[in-house]
Amino acid sequence: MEARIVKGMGGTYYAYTDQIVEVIPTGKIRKSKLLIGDRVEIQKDAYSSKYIVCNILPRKNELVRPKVANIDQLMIVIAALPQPDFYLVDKLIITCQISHIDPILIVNKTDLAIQQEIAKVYGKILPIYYVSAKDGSGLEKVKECMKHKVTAFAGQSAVGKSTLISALFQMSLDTGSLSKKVERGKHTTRHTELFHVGEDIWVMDTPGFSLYELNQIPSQELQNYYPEFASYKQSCKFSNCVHTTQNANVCGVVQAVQEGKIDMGRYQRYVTMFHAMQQKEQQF
Ligand SMILES: Nc1nc2c(ncn2[C@@H]2O[C@H](COP(=O)(O)OP(=O)(O)O)[C@@H](O)[C@H]2O)c(=O)[nH]1
Ligand SMILES: [Mg+2]
Ligand SMILES: [Zn+2]
Repeated sequence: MEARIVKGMGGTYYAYTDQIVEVIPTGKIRKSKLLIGDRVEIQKDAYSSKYIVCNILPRKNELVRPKVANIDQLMIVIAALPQPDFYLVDKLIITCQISHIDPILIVNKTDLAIQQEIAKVYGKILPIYYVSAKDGSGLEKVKECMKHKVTAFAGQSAVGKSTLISALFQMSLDTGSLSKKVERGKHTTRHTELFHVGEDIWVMDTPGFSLYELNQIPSQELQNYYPEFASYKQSCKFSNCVHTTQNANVCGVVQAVQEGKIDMGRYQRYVTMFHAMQQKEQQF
């Protein structure tokens, strides 16, 4: 029967079928091969009454940090307070594109303020949902788009991720307080867990998501992750242009930025990210 790996603790793995059961990897399926999020075939062992993993089904994606598989979508949560870190937002969107995860922007705390300008910058790049975890507005639509999917949440601390998950599913995955508890013991990191929170609705609690590093692609390829650059690149004078020049005469992207056709903030963050990646590359 088919099941999902939901957690692994101290070398013991658990899978969800209609309940959570302990599973034992055997033979060709070594323990080290299992990832949280894996879809597996399990069989009840006649002797021990435990479940044996006989097969790992093909993965849609496989992340290195956090070490998980089969994430369908990432909710990138921002809010009026704390002030949004759009560099992190851009980085997470790129991470999603690399790993074939659908990014979704959740603007929380709309009871405090509605930030119109966000739609202007990101509206064409990814879906945006405006919600308030506090008064419940917009939550039904978010829940709707989580059906039949594995969803992870990411974003700065205090944007309301934990409150949001609690409000959506009447449950508490309090990432904040849990990680604080564990931080007290040195060298311990929190484990990743997959929660079945509704009929075929899965929430992946991934503490490390915002720490994701951009070393999986060469800096020259970063530009390919900015869909709004695509139609202006053709006007660049040099085919290997990375659009970091000041000279609009030789770069179609820079020209489009100057003409207000590409958002200035997104472009400037691109340049910052490009230089950061280049610096990293030179270290090796
Ligand atoms: N006004 C308002 N406050 C919120 C909302 N959602 C969360 N908060 C508050 O924001 C703070 C941080 O929330 P928390 O869920 O811990 O953020 P996390 O660090 O992203 O998990 C808490 O004081 C919450 O009560 C909201 O929609 N509106
Ligand atoms: Mg939290
Ligand atoms: Zn260019």
